[in-house]
This record gives sequence, structure tokens and C-alpha cells, in this order.
Amino acid sequence: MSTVLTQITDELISLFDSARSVAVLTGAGISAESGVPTFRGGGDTEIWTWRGKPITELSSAELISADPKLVWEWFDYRRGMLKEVVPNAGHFALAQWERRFEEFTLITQNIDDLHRAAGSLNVLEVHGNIWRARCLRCASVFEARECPLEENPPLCMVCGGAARPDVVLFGELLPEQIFERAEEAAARCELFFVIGTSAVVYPAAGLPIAAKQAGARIIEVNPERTDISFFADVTLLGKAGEILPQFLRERG
Ligand code: BJW
Ligand code: ZN
Repeated sequence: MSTVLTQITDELISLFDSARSVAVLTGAGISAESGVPTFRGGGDTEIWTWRGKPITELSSAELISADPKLVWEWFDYRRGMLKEVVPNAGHFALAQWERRFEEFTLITQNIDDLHRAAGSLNVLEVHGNIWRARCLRCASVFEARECPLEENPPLCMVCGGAARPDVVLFGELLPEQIFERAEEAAARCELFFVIGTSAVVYPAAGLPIAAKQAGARIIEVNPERTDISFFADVTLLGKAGEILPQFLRERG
């Protein structure tokens, strides 16, 4: 059982200050304070809902094969909401953390691009990015920011074939090289932060377990306890936008 805290302590600050190698896994909760709904709730957030269908059905390998237009409609609905939102204090704090450590890896399950918008340079997007499309014929990946879409499905800029969102749906494999880099970071780091994720979706949810097995300290930041809380060294119960900037406060 981890130590549960509601704010950071001097001991945590010294762990943070003396770390050389840090890895962070973020989930939907870090974007909650920007007004982005989460998938499974928690905190005081809204949940993504659309036409009464569950996410496991909408964002699935089955549906993209059966009805790609419908999947684009679901994504277009989300893109419409996401284009209005901006990063929050949690995203900005992580962009500053990146500049502070000799080795720093930011792994995100989020597809909303808010880490980059906040200034993070090196982001491992293990579930893809909602602002990119991938050609179903030639596999070219291109930026697709037009919202609402003029054409559904959008067409590939290279070969004219139909494209799909460049995101990882349920039942699909994660981008191999990106995930390998995430696994390497988990195996190498001294501190592994798990921020704003319910940590139920695999294989991303296996990263903190791998980090722990490799000897890292696990620090969770979430307003609610999760499965991670059982093996984390510290669970900081609170909102990412309030907790993460505390690590950057002036040292007295
Ligand atoms: C705050 C906060 C604040 C609130 N501050 N925190 C074993 C059993 C059964 C199935 C499987 C299994 N192992 C693997 C699978 C299959 C499946 C899976 O894991 N299912 C589980 C549900 C069990 N995994 C897959 O399908 C993966 N692929 C795969 O395994 O390939 C091999 C394979 C091939 C063929 C067949 C089967 C397997 C791919 C998973 C990709 C998931 N993609 C999604 C959708 C992306 C596109 C889209 O957005 O539509 O990614 S699912 C959805 O969940 C999304 C998220 O990235 C992901 C994780 O969610 P996250 O980020 O944790 O969000 P929430 O909402 O769950 O949690 C938010 C948290 O924030 C809460 O804890 C709050 O308390 C907290 N919070 N406010 C900080 N202010
Ligand atoms: Zn193409």
C-alpha cells in the first residue's frame, strides 16, 4: 500500500531534485482541467459519450473495418470539442520538467496534442494523435486538422486512398517503436510518475509495473485511488494542475 498524501512533502521534493532519470505516463485526467472529458470518469470530470454508445464500441478495430465513416463522425465530434481547448497548469509544469532532468521521457495515452501545445518537445504518443490521419492504402501519415471534415473519409495526400484516424483503437497494436521507447524509459528511470490515468488499458497500464520491477519509485497523481495505488510508493491525491506545479516551487 502506498503512502497517500494530498500535497507534496520535503522528502518528495528532494527525491525529485536529486533524480537524474524521470519518466511520466499521462492519461485523460491531465486534460480534465482543460475541459476534456475522460473515458471512465474520476475526479469531477465529464465522460465522453456519443449517441449512447460505449467507447469500446466506437473506438474499435471492428467498427473501423465495418463503418469507417461512422468512426470519423465520432472523431469529428471530438475534434470539434478539442479544437477549443488549451493546455492547463499540469501540461505546462511537465513541459518545464522536461528541461530540468538529464533524462526525461513523457509517455502519453492522450491523443489530444495538449502536451505539445504546452511546449513539451519529446512526447511518446502511444495511442496516436487525433490531428493526424493514416492512409488505408499506402500507410502515409499526414496532418488532418480540418474540422468539420469536408470529405468523409478524408483522402490521402499521396495516393488519393481513403484514410483513417491515426489513433490506436481497441483491439489494435500500439506503434511498435514508440512503445519500445516507452518500455526502455520505464526500465531505466529512477522515478516513474503515473498521472491522470485509471491504468486499466493495456499494454500502457503495464509500464508502471515494469518500472517498479526494474527498481523505480512510482509516484501517482490522481484525485482518486486506482489499481496503481496498491503498488505505488506514493499516491498524491489531487488534481494534476494543482499538484504538478508544486514540484517547481522555489526552494527555500
Ligand atoms: C484526474 C483528474 C485531474 C480526473 N488530475 N487525474 C486483458 C483483458 C481484456 C482485454 C485486454 C487485456 N489486455 C489487453 C486487452 C485489450 C485492450 C484493453 O486493455 N482493454 C482493457 C479495458 C481491459 N487493449 C487494447 O485493445 C490495446 N491493444 C492491444 O492490446 O493490442 C493487442 C491485441 C490485438 C488484438 C486483440 C486484442 C489485443 C489498444 C488499446 C488502445 C486504447 N485506446 C483508447 C482509445 C484511443 C482512441 C480514442 O480516444 O478514441 O485510448 S481507449 C481509452 O482508454 C483511450 C485512453 O488513452 C485509454 C486510457 O484511458 P485513461 O487515460 O486512463 O483515462 P480514464 O478515463 O480511464 O481515466 C482518467 C483518470 O484521470 C481517472 O483515474 C481519474 O480519476 C483521473 N482524473 N481528473 C489528475 N484533474
Ligand atoms: Zn495513400
